[in-house]
Amino acid sequence: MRIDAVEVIVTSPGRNFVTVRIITDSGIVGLGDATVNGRELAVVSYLEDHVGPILRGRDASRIEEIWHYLYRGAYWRRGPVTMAAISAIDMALWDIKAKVADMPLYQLLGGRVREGALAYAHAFGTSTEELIAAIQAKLDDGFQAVRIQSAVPGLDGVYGVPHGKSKDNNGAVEDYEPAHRSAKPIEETWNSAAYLRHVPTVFAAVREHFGFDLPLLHDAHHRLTPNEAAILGRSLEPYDLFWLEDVTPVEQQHNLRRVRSMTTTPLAIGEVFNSIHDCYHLVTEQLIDYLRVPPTHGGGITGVRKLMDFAALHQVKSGFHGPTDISPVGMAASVHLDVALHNFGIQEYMQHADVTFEVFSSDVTFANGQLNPGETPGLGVDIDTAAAREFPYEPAYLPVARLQDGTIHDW
Ligand code: CS2
Ligand code: MG
Repeated sequence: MRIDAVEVIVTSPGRNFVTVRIITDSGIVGLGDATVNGRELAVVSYLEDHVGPILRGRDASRIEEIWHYLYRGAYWRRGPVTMAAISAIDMALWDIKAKVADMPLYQLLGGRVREGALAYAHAFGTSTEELIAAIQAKLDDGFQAVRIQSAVPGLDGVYGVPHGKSKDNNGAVEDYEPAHRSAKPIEETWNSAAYLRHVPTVFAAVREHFGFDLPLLHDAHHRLTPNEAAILGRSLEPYDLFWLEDVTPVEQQHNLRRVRSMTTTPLAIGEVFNSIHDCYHLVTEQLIDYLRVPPTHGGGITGVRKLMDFAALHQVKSGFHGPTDISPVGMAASVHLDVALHNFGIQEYMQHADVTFEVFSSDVTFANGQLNPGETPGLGVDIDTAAAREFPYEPAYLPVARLQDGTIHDW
């Protein structure tokens, strides 16, 4: 079976997505997610100008070889753009192979090891009362684990909470999409000290209201120094978090040694990683409990399966990134891995806007707090290419954060 064409579809039903369609000479088509939030067009060019032309005519069944052909053959290795392109090609080739085998993809990964993948929702509020209502709304929707993010007194915009309002015009809780459609990034002001003072009071109020059986997660979003991260982790220990995410940027992986030595709060990191080399020491030294690298960024099914099998040696579990900038195609790839990996931890499930499913279809299901892949051969997803053309790309950028004195800070 030969690769006849590699199509790259950019569409924006609710937010920008980049999707790869590999068309084989047998007519079987595979899909892959290549979305990098805020840098989508860089991946489009990498795929259209440097990947598609060298894949045409190659044997679509040779997934492992093509992975190395694109990784080692590029000479310039790793990075979010390169690896998103490789991830999408890999995902599409696995989609094709499972269609040829007439099986849902998870069967080719060794079959189920669980009946469903525990999912966590996003809940946010500009006040603790609003946050508590938002958590209850997610529990009413069937979720059994919730990530909570709160506004911080004195700051007008904080990661995880929509600017200025958290309800849409119909009073429904607005989905938080951090990438704002604008020609330039919006800017937010940050103050770590105010944040460190406020977050423990939020968890105290939420635990007071919901008790301790509800798994609660929180995302610090790369903003703290290692010492501040240790302070936060320690201050949250009384509230028994499922995990505290991205406590500090980890270009220097050994920075986590200090955090790990000072707090027992479980740590999750990795949504911005794309290679084992981003987290080798985090895993081998057990500096984290959950690894977040999803198939969309970590080299597809091939890359993430290897990564998670390596992580299993060190008792590190998965917690794949699952915001709306992971497309329904990428989410399906994650969920097939979720049910087949022994060292699964939890799956982020932010839920795409309804309009997204005017373009994409997926047989992934959510029930009783768990996600499941369908039984359709392949990934169980499709894209309506005609509908995709109705939603043209619009520039959208993640915010830039500044400290109150104007210094650029990690967003
Ligand atoms: C966040 C993301 O879901 C998360 O854990 O870190 O919302 C992240 O901000 C976006 O995916 C960035 O594109
Ligand atoms: Mg995150």
